[in-house]
Amino acid sequence: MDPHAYNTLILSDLHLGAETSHAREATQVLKQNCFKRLILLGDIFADLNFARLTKDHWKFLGYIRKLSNPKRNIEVVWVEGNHDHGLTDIMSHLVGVRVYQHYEWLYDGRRHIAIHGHQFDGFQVNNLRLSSVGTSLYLLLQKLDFKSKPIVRLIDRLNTRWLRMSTKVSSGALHYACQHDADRIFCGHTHEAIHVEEDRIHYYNTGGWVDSRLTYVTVDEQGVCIHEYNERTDDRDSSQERGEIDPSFADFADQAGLLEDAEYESVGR
Ligand SMILES: [Mn+2]
Repeated sequence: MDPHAYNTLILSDLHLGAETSHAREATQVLKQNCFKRLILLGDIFADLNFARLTKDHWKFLGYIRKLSNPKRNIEVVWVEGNHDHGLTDIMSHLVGVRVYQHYEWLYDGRRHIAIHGHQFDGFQVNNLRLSSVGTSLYLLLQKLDFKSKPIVRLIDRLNTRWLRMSTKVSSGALHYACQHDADRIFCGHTHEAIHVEEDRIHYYNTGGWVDSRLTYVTVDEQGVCIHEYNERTDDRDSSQERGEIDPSFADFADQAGLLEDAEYESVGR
């Protein structure tokens, strides 16, 4: 166990219930680090269907419950995401954590805000249903065979859209931080871990646990750090092997423009 204790450890977008969720690896991160505060920054669940949770997914929740035991003296907070929406009551009972829409804390003389980030993505707010279809498709494609070229191409195109959304979320979050007189703001939602500084306000995105890049963020007296969890190949569970799909499906989806939408196209970098 690392003797160094972080003030805060933040992770988001685990999407428990999705086949692409790296719950076991996320549990490892919690076990391997010391921290006084843990922020689960939204979209910890893919949806409200608990029947889709695997053993590893339940283990993650079990570990959260363990951490939230008052004897441990760790503040565990859950900031609601668009996929977690409606879980507030269940969560506070199931794993003993408090759920927030917006969480704020003072540390090192600086004001910190943690908010999931969908609030800054106009597309999510205005087209909730359409957008959740998009997210489901994105998650589905991630569990498919990455070696197939049309699928790799399709995922690349989806990623491009996610990155544009990322720009929208970062600028919205920086504006929000400025309005709330905050020095640092943390979001998830986009699945892309980044750091942006503007007018002395720092925006951090904690990334996610469904892509090939598994990331989390820590805050201590040294500052803020984005970490990448490196999966060892011998750690991989054979029961999680990815299935095959006819590559023509990806070509069809791509050509049919299923993934096109005016909103993302209009948001430039
Ligand atoms: Mn989200």
